[in-house]
Amino acid sequence: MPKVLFAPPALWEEYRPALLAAFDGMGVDLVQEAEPASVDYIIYAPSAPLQNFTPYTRCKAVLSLWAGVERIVGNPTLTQALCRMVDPALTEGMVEWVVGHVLRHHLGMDRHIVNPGRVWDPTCPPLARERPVAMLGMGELGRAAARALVALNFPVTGWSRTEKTVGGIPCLHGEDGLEAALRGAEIVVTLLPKTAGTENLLDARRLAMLPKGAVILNPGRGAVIDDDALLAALDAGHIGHATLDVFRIEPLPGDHPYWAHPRVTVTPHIAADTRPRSSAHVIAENIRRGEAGMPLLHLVDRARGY
Ligand code: NDP
Ligand code: OXD
Repeated sequence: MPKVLFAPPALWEEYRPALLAAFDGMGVDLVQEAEPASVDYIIYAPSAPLQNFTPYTRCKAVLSLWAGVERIVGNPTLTQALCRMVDPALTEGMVEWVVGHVLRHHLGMDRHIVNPGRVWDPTCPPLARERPVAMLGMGELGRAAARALVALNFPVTGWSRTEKTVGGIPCLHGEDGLEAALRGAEIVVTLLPKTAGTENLLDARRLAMLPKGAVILNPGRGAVIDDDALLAALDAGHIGHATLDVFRIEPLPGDHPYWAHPRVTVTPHIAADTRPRSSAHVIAENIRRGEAGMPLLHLVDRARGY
């Protein structure tokens, strides 16, 4: 009977029933505490106090409840396989967040929602087909968000580390590809992991490539944006608005200039939550595969960092 250690205590009450339901009939022993050498799998989240994986000598895999793994991937004690969260409900949430915030800016909704002067301004927005979007990161979440925007007629250009084909969506890569994606975009969405290769990717030079008034949405990771450069570009009027869900320090400190900036919207890392019911099935499937000697799903590549 595989022993599964649930490592983040704060999430136990929320996840326990969903995991027990998903493990039904699998003969899994789900525990909150165990002798490390007896544990077969660890369910992990960044809030887990567990930092030293060395004593977990029998553990076949650490199963992350989070999609982003930057807080565990570089842990030198982690020699076990690491799987990240890829879950349809998480993806659905991200698609909704991205589409909602893209439409807010595309339609200029703020002008009508907050209109204390009762200004009758009948200016119509362009059609979505006239509003190019760049999707930086074409992984599980970027691809799904890009497809949803394409379904609304937004011309989306994807950009990622490697060359790829995503039906009907032009996909670029490399530095030239990034420049082309940025130069053509009125709205940029970043769905990139935090790695050495993405840190400060949107710096002053690259922000300057965007057309004046471009909007940035960042539900990926805060470190992808050079905050000082973004604030300067907002102050200069070059960037029209930034809607940010993720930050270098979370919760975003109360005195951070983003809170007070009139053209920044802060959302508190809620773009896409991992939902217990659906994610429990993802975890169960990986344990089932591990026990059957099959390859695990959603393995993290340590060298790439995601
Ligand atoms: P994936 O690993 O599936 O996709 C990552 C994408 O980023 C891939 O397209 C990858 O390129 C690209 N990428 C990585 N490094 C680079 C680089 N140096 N240059 C260009 N492209 C790069 O991740 P997901 O789509 O599942 O998630 C993306 C991120 O979203 C997560 O890492 C996490 O940080 C964040 N997230 C945020 C949430 C929130 O609530 N705000 C919720 C969940 C996730 P390639 O395809 O070539 O490998
Ligand atoms: C994640 C997140 O990575 O919620 O899953 O940010």
